Amino acid sequence: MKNRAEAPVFHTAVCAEPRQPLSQQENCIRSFPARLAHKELGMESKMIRKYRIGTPFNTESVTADIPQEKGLPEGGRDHVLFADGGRTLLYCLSEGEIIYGLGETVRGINKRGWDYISWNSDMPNHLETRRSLYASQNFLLFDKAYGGEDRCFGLYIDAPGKLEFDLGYTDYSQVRIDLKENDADIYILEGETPGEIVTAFRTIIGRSYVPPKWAFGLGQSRWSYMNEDEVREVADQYRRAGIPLDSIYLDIDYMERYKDFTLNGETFPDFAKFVSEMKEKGVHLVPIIDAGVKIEEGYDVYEEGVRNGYFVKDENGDPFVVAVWPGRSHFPDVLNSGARRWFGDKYSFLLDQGIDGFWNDMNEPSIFYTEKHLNEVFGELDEFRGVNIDIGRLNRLLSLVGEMAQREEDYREFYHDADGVRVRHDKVHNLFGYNMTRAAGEAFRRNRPGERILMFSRSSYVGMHRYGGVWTGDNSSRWEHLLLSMQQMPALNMCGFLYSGADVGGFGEDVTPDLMLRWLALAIFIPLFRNHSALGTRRQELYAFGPETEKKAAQIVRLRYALLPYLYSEFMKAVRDSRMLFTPLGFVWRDDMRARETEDELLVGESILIAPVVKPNASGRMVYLPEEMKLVRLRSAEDYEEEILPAGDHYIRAKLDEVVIFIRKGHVLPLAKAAENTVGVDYGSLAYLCHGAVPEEYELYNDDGISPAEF
Ligand code: MIG
Repeated sequence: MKNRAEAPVFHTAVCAEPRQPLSQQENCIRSFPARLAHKELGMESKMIRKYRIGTPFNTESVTADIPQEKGLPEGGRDHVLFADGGRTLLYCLSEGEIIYGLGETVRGINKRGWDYISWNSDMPNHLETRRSLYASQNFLLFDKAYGGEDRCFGLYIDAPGKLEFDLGYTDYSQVRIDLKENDADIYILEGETPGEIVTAFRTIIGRSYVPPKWAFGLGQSRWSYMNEDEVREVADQYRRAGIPLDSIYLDIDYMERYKDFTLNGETFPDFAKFVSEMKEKGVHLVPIIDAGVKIEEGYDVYEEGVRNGYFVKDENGDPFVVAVWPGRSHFPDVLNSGARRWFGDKYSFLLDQGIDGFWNDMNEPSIFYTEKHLNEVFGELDEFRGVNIDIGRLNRLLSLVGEMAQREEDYREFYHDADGVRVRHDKVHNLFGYNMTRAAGEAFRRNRPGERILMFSRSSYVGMHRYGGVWTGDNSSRWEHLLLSMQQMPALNMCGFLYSGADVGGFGEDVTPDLMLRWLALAIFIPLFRNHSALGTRRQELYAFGPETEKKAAQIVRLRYALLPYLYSEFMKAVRDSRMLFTPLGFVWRDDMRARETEDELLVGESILIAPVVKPNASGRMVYLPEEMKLVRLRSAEDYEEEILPAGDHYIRAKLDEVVIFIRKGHVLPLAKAAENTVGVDYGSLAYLCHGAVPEEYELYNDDGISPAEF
């Protein structure tokens, strides 16, 4: 592999005259200061306390070596009361206290008032009453900077089984965290500000995954593009419509009958050639990999897995049979380092054909049914023959057949060999997606050391952020999910998931043109920018809504490419400095009650605030500005209006083809001319939009986008 390493380049922008291109190489720094190296975090011992309950499974989510406290905190120390030997944590909330965090979950930025359960689940209806989605990211941040007392602290519960977080659900002023049967490591993090606590946490869990730069471009996906011609059509239509595009996704039908690491030879007859044909058009193909391996004689992945004992086992030690897409299947035992290495190396089948990105699906792991339970169902069904089926029996009959998927009992039926230690799956359930993705990530480092490979996963746990990003699973084409997709970002960032995003336009159900456009206007700020939709839904490619919408969509997507230098730079700095890319207003304006309660605006990077329109048939929306800001109404890098707005409430108009942003005082926003894809973005002709006093410098990070980022 050719190593295209080039030292990263800093530009220090001096913005004397707004909109004047700056010289590129000014003040070019060639190496990064190792800011916040662990030892420099002498604050660690002061700021972070670790308590151990029982003998927890080592999840390897925390990479720093934090000494363990002797015993549990006494009485009022650490605010949190450790009851029941530490298996129940109690905490009293005060009025106006915010709870941030919990990663990818439903509801708003402030998690207070609901009961959440960490139990990774394949749950396609993301209703606000859901308790679990696909991920477990057990980090909370309490902030009370209100009502006289200023206090914030973080709480991380490192426990890989089921956990319950009652965050003011039973009683609005009480937090009750129930470890269920888990043994756990519990971390309490102190800091002056929420941002400082996040940085401390991120520092102990290790640096976030960095994708190739092309993965910041638009991706087009659908379940499924069935053959080469359908994929070509997508690329050609985007080109025709003048909409930039960097990637097209392949869903499960590219495989031969849903078998991982195979190709359907009829629909993709010469895959390597096709991959390079698309690359010449500037489009990367990104295939899906599922967690389940089909049981089929003669299929090498299956046979090798059985031969080497690499699949999870039932109580008798035989490979455990589950059903997923291909029917009867086995799960690779990704908690076993040998199996992980083996499974990770399998990705080379596609890497060797020119593929440079993947998405890992179904890795909660999702189970359609287990063979064992299916047999029980068949047995019981017999009892319904010839008897009077009253309402009670009818309900039983319906649930027997209708509730075979994702049964909690099934997760107690199989075992991992965690390098010599036999563990029942439910005890470590939330680690599966993490370790499947880790298998791939570790293999990429081994097999493609000079290159970044795109990787993101549906299921996750803290620690996986070092190996890949996440997408937030099967949302729907609904306005409420547009807002949700924004609210999930800060919580994901807190746990190191910086490269992440939701299915743009919504996965399930039918999108409308206005929802699509408004969704784009938010998603151009989100690192993982992928339009994806389900089988059977309305076509969702941006050219599928007629010429008017297509033109508007093109205009918005082109803004993504204009913003790319800023977004990429802010992303990379957030990785390097263990900061958030998306910051809730309450993090910055901590004594401003209105800012603390704002759930539909975010800071993106250091310079801008966004406030997308998230309602139908609206010509604009109310925006709360905690301080004076400069509004910029963008239509293109050359066509925009600016206006200084004082702090307070404003009704801000935004047409369907406009994107409104707000620049913070003393900050700068670099803007490029739009391009056909990420490779074409011209860093030589950046404009710099400023607000007020010109900043002394702005650190614009850039690199070749492919070599592993060396900070
Ligand atoms: O059971 O591969 O979340 O993005 O298109 C559905 C088909 C399986 C779920 C993923 C979705 C993907 C779909 N998969």
